Amino acid sequence: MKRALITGITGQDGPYLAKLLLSKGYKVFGTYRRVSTPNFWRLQHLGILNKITLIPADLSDTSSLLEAVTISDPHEIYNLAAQSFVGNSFDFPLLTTEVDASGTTRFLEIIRHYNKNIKFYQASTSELYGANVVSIQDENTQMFPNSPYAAAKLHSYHMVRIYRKSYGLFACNGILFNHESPLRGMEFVTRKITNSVAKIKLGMQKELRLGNLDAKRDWGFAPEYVNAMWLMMQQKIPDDFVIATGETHSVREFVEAAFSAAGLDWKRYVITDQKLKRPLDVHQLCGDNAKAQKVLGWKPSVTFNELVKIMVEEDLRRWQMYKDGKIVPWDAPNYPHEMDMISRNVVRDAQKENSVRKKSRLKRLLNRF
Ligand code: NAP
Ligand code: F7E
Repeated sequence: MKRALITGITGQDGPYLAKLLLSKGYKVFGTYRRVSTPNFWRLQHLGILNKITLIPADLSDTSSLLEAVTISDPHEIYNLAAQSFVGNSFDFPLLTTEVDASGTTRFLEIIRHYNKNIKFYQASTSELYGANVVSIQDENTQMFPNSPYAAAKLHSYHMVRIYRKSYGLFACNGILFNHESPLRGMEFVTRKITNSVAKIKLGMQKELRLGNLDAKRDWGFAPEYVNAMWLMMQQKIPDDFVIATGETHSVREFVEAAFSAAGLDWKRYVITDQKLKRPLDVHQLCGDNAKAQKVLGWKPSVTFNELVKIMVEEDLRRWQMYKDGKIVPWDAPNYPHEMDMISRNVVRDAQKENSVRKKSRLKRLLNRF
């Protein structure tokens, strides 16, 4: 029986991948972090929580990773764990580097010393292209990261390539473009939108505040993308692949489609808020999946409008159940309203005010002498 170790089993992709591997007869191990409030709702939602062996591990702690590898003794490792929120990486650049860059090297080193036959999948990302303004990106497009997250992931991308070439490891980068689902984290724009649309439709929320509506992304459906991860690991030769739909849409278009899926006019509810804009953003992403189609035989089938509809309908269903007093494994009811959370933008504003205060105090002091 094949054994797989998935890091980041509590995130969006981990449970979809685990479900796929279980259906293929794998024994699945997943790493989780001890948190004060358990967050296994996604595994519960897919009905697989009890089918996985959970191992506590943190990507910043080498000994825990070594233990996870020795306990699971895997044929395949899927490294999905990451500080994955780009906006947050501006607030926590060092933590992001520790986890998203050094965490990968820790695994590569463990494989090199422990068992060179273990195959390694690295969750690389379209964010690597960053500031590159070409209209469509493929495996040969130059990478210009535009965030601490992307810079850390670029480090990992290269380490995978370097360990593959230097030590002959089976290590591959899946350069996945944005992929979404009803299991998407609440901080990401798609889920934030569909969750708000559902609440607005049911009379539980009045408005939706967003940042950059002009940003364009290539959005696909997460369950289809985990299949591409598995296919990469079944090849004879390890390689890097772009996984994308080949279509790009703006955040504004996503908003419009989501409100329209619930029979609402977005213009009545959406407010642009400067505080939600990033210090630096990625303007446009659109992936060329030709290599994945040719070599892996992979191609997406869920369209943009279908994806939006799937997410809106699921959030509507959940909030309706909540209103009816039914309890389901789910994140939204415990999620604080974004405006109540101090972000670094607010801290930056406070610092500016402080420096104005400091200057006027200095002026007063100078005037006294
Ligand atoms: P996600 O929902 O944010 O899940 C991230 C997972 O990583 C969670 O299980 C999280 O655990 C875990 N994690 C965070 N910090 C950790 C640490 N220090 N040690 C161990 N585990 C840690 O991300 P996702 O959407 O599933 O994405 C999976 C991977 O693909 C990530 O590496 C992401 O950067 C990358 N990626 C995602 C996309 C996308 O569109 N979804 C596209 C390209 C690449 P907790 O639950 O405890 O927080
Ligand atoms: O932002 C804009 C925001 O946070 C998309 C991660 O999975 O995909 C994801 O990264 C766009 C950006 O995802 C809000 O400025 C506007 O331009 O949903 P997002 P992301 O940054 O593309 C890549 C491929 C990954 O690898 C990452 O791990 O939407 N935007 N208003 C907003 N974004 C958020 N979050 N919230 C807003 O209110």
